[in-house]
Amino acid sequence: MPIYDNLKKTDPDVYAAVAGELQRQTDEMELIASENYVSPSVLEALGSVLTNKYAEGFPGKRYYGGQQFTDAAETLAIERAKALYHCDHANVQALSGAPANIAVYFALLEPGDAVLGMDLSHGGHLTHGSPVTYMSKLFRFFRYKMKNVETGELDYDQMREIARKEKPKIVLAGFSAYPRELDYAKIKAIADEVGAVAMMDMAHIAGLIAAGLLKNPFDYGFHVVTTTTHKTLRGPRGGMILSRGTVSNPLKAVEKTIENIPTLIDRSVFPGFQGGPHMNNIAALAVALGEVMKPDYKPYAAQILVNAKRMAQRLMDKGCKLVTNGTDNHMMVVDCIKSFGIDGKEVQHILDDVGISTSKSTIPDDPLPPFKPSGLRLGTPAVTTRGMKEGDIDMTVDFMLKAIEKRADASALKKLQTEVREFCRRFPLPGMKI
Ligand code: DSN
Repeated sequence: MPIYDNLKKTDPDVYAAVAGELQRQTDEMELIASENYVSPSVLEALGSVLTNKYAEGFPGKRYYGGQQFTDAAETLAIERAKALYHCDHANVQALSGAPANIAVYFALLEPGDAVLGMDLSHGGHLTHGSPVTYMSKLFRFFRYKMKNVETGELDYDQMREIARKEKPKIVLAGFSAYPRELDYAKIKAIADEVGAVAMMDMAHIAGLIAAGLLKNPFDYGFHVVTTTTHKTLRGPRGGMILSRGTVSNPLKAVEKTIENIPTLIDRSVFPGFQGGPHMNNIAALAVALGEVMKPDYKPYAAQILVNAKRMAQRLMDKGCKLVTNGTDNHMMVVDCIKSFGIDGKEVQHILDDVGISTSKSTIPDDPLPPFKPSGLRLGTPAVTTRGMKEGDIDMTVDFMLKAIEKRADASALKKLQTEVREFCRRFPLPGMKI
């Protein structure tokens, strides 16, 4: 385990939180679909002296001096991102996924413009127009849904109809709780028909796309792709905005046209929206992208998919109802009301009690509210990083179902928690010995 000697001496309270979290991650099972464990090299770059440096601007065009190494780190991240996703431009400064999406909205839209994105209860994301966000007060968001919740097929006719009526400036694909592949060609055709920018938020599946296992929206002519960097991609927390075309001069304002998208995006991130980039995160992102380029990443990503399919199948074999009846990616959503007769919040709490972390989730057109929804989202990126394979996934499902079955029996849950801990300790976190 890392020692954290200095922290232990100078601030035992914070040390206790950090060491406690390390112990929790070691002893517990992580099935939150958006989480993962970074490598020791990513952690070293994150904890490096690059955190001391201000670097407003972009490589070669900074406002402060002393930038030879920040430029090197950011250029590595940019070039690796471009190579992995086959695009021309990468902004790697967005602080995370929400800031990345907001920066794109401000880059391309005027207040009152329309955006067409996926309905939240059908798997869309808060930043795609939820009424609780500030963005929804500035821009008009419209929503498309699945046509068939048993297969996950999106309602492309509905999408086209709304697009023709509302004339969105952005047609937005992407999700945080949708287990199927998208038809990018259809979405791009709808965007083209109304002259909209085709944008994809690939945060959840960025690693699976980089590995070539899921389709790349750029291959279908998408203009802009945003992502977080810490989910399947297995990097530090952060965001990227990828696009086609080149930046003319990030320090000079340009017209809002499709050709100017890369310049508009850079200017929107800085100075429009953020100040100094977090250079330690950017260096850690460069490391993570370098890891994705190495030969062992694709087998890892492939195993995420194998494990997710196995988990979905075992849950269904045991009588559980999944939204879309399975998965094509790393995640699945269990309909807890239909499967267990209790809501997703309750199931999440029961699983917490035995050391299994999950996240409650809405199901399509959920009659229950988001804080106490009908579903539970599960994902396999983190357990796959720890080396779990199909047999281990079966054990994991059995732990979950047993916990739910024995939820009224405190001593059975205690015993199960010990079993989960012993099981998890067989799979150390990257670079950590137990
Ligand atoms: N919070 C992330 C997720 O869990 O999907 C998305 O922002």
